[in-house]
Amino acid sequence: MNRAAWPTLALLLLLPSASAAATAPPIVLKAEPPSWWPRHSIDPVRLLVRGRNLAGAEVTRAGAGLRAGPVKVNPAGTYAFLDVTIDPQAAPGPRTIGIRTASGAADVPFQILAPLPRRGRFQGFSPDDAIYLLMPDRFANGDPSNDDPVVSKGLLDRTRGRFYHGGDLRGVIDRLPYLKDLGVTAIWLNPWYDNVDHENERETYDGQAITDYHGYGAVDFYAVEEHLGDLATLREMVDRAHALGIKVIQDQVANHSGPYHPWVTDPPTPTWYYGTLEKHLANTWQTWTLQDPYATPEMQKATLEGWFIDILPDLDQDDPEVARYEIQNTLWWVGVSGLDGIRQDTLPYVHRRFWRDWMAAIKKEYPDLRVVGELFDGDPALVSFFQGGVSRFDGIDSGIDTLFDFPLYFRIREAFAKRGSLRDVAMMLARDHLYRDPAPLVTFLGLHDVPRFMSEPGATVAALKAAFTFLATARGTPLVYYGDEIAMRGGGDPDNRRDFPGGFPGDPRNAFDAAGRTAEEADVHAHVRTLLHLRQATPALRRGRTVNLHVADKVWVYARVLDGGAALVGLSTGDAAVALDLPAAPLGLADGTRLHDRLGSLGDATVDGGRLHLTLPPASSGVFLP
Ligand SMILES: [Ca+2]
Ligand SMILES: [Ca+2]
Ligand SMILES: [Ca+2]
Repeated sequence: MNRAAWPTLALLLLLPSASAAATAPPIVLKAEPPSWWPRHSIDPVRLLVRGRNLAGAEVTRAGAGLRAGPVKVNPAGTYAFLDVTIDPQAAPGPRTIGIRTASGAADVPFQILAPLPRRGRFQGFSPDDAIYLLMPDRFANGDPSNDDPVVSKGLLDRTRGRFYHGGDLRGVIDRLPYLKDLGVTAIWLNPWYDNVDHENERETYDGQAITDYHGYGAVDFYAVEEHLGDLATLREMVDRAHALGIKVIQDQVANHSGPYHPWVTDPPTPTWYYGTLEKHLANTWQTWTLQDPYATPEMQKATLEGWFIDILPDLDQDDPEVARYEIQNTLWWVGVSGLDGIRQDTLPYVHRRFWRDWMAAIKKEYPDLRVVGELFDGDPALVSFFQGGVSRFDGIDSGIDTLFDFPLYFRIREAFAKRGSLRDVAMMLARDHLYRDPAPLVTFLGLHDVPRFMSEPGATVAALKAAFTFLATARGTPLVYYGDEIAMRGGGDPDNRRDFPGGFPGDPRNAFDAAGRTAEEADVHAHVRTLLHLRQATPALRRGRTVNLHVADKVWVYARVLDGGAALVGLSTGDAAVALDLPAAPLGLADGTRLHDRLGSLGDATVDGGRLHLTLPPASSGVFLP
């Protein structure tokens, strides 16, 4: 065969398959969302149908109470956008939307859902709550049958930090009574989206591929990861949490998909992502430019549109189809599960105009729902810029309810774990005027992206307990990272995500039970439990005005004052006992008042001659109430 014959032959070989594609019947693989509600604030809902040979598709029927169309198909014929209007009186149940092309017909499955009763659902969260963050794969394994699922075999290995360990939603359900007893009123789970079913070879460490056990690499935004359970188990978890007075916060990721999402090689629109797998910007983390009145869009571009760690495909919310998809996706999870709040990942890397629209859509349907955004930065000027409720120089009110208090977190670590200055913590609170409302900021000693408190050089159990006393009595919405309540150790990611002892079959001991705790674990657990229940029982600790009475390097005394009542807090991180003589007038305390330490270890604080007297032993903390 001579070379000149090749092009002709290639053309001939291509022709039959090309014409076969044109005449092949349409195939429907998936429809998102798979279900929706009558009388919803989003009506019509726009379905994204993934399939093949969809070019020229038209709707032929839509089922009782549904109207569907028009249809818009991408050039590859692999995605169809389809508006679906649900009659307000439509009965719940499955429907079939028929589509037809010149070459055949196919069915799009869809379901009309009855809205969940609102009472006890969609509740939001506030400083009245204590949030517990858990990584579902690492907390408790309640269902060994999903440890090594058929569709994703070989990703389970408890000896490897970046493989699945077997924890799941059933494990969370089983441990809800433990959390209730601890004083937790809300749980935040790292993402439960379906992640890729094989090793992630795009992200490697020391040449080793990882798994996406952490949940941040979604390949299906409408499914629960099979290692964790399924939608029915998720709904059961939310209902059972609610029955115990525990709210549920979902971890959502709007900035990016996982590297293996089908969209990466077959996007529904040409602008589904910023750039392509072959050609895109890398995120340069220049978050400061986002609040810089003098920055050009060019300066901000890589931060907003670059791919996270150059790996995670950055969704283009300027494409109205992407924005609409993400807004519907958020409302779908809330509506199908009845959850109460959302933690939004990587907040600053998405254009603020999207957050404005996203938040407006959430509040329209679920006015009480609350959102906390992640902005991993120590500068309160930057973090506060993203809190909603006020338009900034860019003319945008993000609408975001609250943020994680990373600025305070860094100071807490320095002051308590590394034995730095308590004054630095107080000085960070002095910047609260930067926030539209500092009260609901989510405060924490640690979370899944930073080394554990107890693994900081110099950290002690006494320091951890004092830090918890601060967390549970300061302004904000306190967050406990799973295992910190038993002083778990762990360095950087993934060592900070060790398995909770006793959560997994075969564990030598069970720290969920008092009998299984070491003396140190029992000590810290009892302290945290006392604090969280005390906070629950004492409105001033949740909602009181903060009054600083004495701030020094190693000693800090403040009160939370509400309706004339005061809760007095004393913190000491020094090596010597300190006797304090402070003005009682700011708290309105009368002579003869005697306040008792509700943590149970310190002597009373007393008032006479208009002065407040208390003594703080070395490395101690107390919460004093009448
Ligand atoms: Ca399991
Ligand atoms: Ca999966
Ligand atoms: Ca982005």
